[in-house]
Amino acid sequence: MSKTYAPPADMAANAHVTEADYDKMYAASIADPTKFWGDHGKRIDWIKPYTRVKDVSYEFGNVSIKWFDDGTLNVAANCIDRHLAARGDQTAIIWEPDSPDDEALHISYRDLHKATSKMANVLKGLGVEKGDRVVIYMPMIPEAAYAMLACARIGAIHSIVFAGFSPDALSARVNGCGAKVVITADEAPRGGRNTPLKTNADKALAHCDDSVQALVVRRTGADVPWSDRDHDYNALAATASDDCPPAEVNAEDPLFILYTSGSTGQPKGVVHTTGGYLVYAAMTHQITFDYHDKDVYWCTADVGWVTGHSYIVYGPLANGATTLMFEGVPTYPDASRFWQICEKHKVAQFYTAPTAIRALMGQGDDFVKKADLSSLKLLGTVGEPINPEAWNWYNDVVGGGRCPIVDTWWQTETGGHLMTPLPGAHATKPGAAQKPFFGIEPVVLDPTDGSVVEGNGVEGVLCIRDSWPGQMRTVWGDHERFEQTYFSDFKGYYFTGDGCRRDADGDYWITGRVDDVINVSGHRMGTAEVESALVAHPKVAEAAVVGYPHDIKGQGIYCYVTLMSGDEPSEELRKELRTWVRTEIGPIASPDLIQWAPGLPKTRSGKIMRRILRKIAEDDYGALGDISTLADPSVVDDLIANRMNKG
Ligand code: 6R9
Repeated sequence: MSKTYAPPADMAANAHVTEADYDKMYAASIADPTKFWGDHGKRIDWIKPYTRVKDVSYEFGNVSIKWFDDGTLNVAANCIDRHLAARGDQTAIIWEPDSPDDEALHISYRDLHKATSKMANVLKGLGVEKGDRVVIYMPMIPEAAYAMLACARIGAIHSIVFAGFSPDALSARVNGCGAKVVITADEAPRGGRNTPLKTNADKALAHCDDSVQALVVRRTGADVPWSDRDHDYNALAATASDDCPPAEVNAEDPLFILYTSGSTGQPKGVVHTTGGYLVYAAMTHQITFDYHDKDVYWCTADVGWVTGHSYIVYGPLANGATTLMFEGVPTYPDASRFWQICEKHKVAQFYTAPTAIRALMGQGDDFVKKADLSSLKLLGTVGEPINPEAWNWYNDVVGGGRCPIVDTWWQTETGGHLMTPLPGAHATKPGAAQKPFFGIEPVVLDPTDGSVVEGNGVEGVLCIRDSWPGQMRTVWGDHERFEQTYFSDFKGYYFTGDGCRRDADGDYWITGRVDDVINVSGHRMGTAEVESALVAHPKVAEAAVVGYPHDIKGQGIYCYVTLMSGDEPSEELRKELRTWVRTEIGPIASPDLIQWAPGLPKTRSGKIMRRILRKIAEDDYGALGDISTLADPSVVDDLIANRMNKG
């Protein structure tokens, strides 16, 4: 039995969802989803109320997911306008800049309304219409949130590309979704250094149609190259009207596309629609974090990831919350920055990733202890499994043993939390995502035959039995890929790609990906993407990439590289390949270890046996299993002898 931590008494008594509520609400949500979501859909404002709630088929070949599909609404009106009467002067967004010496901004709901309307009018002026795509490639500045909400206001579809991605990754996404406009900034300050965002965007746009326009926000005021396709946001905003009526949008019209990695091929454009997504983001934000009026809530993610979409912008603002947006990094100017910000803005709910917790834990307790963290009520984690040591440090040192930890398991595809303990309802267990959210029915399947594994104390692959409003609807431009990826392996279920264990109490523990996706510092990476970047180098004949355990990042990127005959391994080439991958994808894909592999273990049909490569990278080659089906078993000995992470 693992140790559990009961909810604090005041939270157990006053939470939006108490222990008794949870059981009742959960049972109701599963018994009659149409009734349950029909009621909860009303937590947002509709222009034309829905009469239909759920229309879903998980049948392979015929997958179709619709929620509230005869209703109309506007997301920006829900996140801004409807709060103006009661909380126009309340801070909607606290913006904390990269440098603590610069001033933080407090943007009220009224300010947000003006700024978003202006940006919406500027976009209209560039010819952006309902249904058009707009790529956002921005630092963590308020204009990034304005841009998202401005698109939503006019019914355009945004696709945010993380500012750490390379020009190549950016152009692939701009072309992939056929964007009309790319919104970017001159530079992105982070950790005291300025990334030349505009220059990167220029490089990307060189590979896009001439008709694609760039809208450039001035962040640092640096001199940047300028061309015919560029528009100066600040100049246009100065004269744009701050009145822009919100467009009437159907519940099933796309709100955004977000590219994410899968086990095969290039990243796919996950499509989220308007009504169901907003209902789900708002409800999970309120209940998982037990958000109450006047709380200052902070999610440290970047808006380039789904966590930033649902839990910096859409969920909190739909709830009329005060949400904090931080431009910088946890270790600048030093490792106390997060905690200084919590103290400065009296943060009540703090939501971050295990990789950040591990990195800060490594810097020692003093950085935490010198801040007054008495405003904190709740802590959250997301992105990867959290190891008990990091959980305990977070709980004891950061939370002072007073703050429940919600370990939220979910995915870009799911729009919002699918499993998490609820802070006023459940005694938490370090490392467990624990309980399904309302409407979510987890199913554990046997990976070998797809049969349902019943009972407790079991393990298998994790599927979800039915739909929920926040679920992705399709892959942009490729519905077949959507069905193949999520509905073909285990018919009739949504396949998550994760493994899980259901313990003796019926609580869930996520054990990690069961496919060729690795999780580096909470960022999803398809091994196939890194491989294709490597083999694009003229000296690389073949490459295989796997994850291996990494103290800070959770998983590191381990590359086995076979060179073209005639090319010799060298330290220089190693460096060159690292830079190469960073340029092709971005710094987050930078290989940690590169092993020269004269040969890769392949079956006689030429399939690379990744299981073996994974074991070698994990330093677990006692457990290689059956290698008799290899075309040339001797390559394995060579790989073991030359393993990179000995120790
Ligand atoms: C929100 C987000 C999704 C993958 C997911 C899983 C891993 C996320 C987790 C977790 C264990 C948690 N993951 N949260 N694993 N415990 N609390 O991270 O989306 O970037 O799409 O990644 O991340 O493997 O399948 P995304």
